[in-house]
Amino acid sequence: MDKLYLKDVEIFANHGVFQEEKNLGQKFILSLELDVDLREAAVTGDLSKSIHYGELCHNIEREFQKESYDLIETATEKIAEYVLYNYNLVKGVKVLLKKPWAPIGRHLDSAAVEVYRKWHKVYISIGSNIGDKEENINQAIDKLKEFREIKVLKISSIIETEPWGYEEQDTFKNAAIEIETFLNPKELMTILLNIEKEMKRERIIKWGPRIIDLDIIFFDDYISSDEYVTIPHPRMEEREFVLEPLNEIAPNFIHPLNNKRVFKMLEEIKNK
Ligand code: PH2
Ligand code: MG
Ligand code: MG
Repeated sequence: MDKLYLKDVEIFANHGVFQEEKNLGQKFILSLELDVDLREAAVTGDLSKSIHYGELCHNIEREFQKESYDLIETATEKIAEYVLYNYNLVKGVKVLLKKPWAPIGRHLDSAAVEVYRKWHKVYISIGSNIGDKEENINQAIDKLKEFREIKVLKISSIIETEPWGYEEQDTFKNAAIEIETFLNPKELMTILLNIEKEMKRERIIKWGPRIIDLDIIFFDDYISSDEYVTIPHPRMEEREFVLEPLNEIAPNFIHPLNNKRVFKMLEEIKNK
């Protein structure tokens, strides 16, 4: 992806663990690297298709001085969040913050931290087979929309499906959604589990009846074998109730382990 840089901007601010740092303030050196598609601005000469770096610089400075944080980690994270929330054209941002006058009693070039944050594209499968199933699915989506770290971009239709895995239970309603988030997989999973809890989900029988189930299917093209969140979802390719709604909103998405597109996996499972 193309990049737009703001390098080594000097900003005076009051971040620091020590009280003297908060009172006196000190010099910080901030650098940003923005992932932005610059092609259209380049070809048309239209600044609104890119980021006005002078304006960005002033906004960042104001944001950076607004509050005093103990840690340069926090100050850096806040700048990354500010850029991702306020500049739609920015897909990702690297922030490098240096503190050349860090009070450590000896000369140093600088103490510094760097973070990279981006909007991740995530697909979530939703299911319910207790109570008002459609209402449960819609309620879970509404709860997700309340988080400022999550943008719900696409919602499939809600379909009725036969129970899979454990058959002595009512039929399901299933749907899939596409979101963008800058949470990491673990943070997102925690939010999903909390929504399940808030909606009084109980875990009694494996693959058994549930008020609501929220599963991460894909998270960009990440692959993890994490106990807490396994990505991609390990059984997604065997499940028509996942693939059918997903195919409505992301037929061409490529599974990062088997390299098959969603529509292909659905085709294969239907022809079994
Ligand atoms: N979820 C399961 C087990 N079986 N069957 C259908 N039709 N829909 C589901 O969402 C579902 C299931 C475990 O998550
Ligand atoms: Mg599930
Ligand atoms: Mg689940």
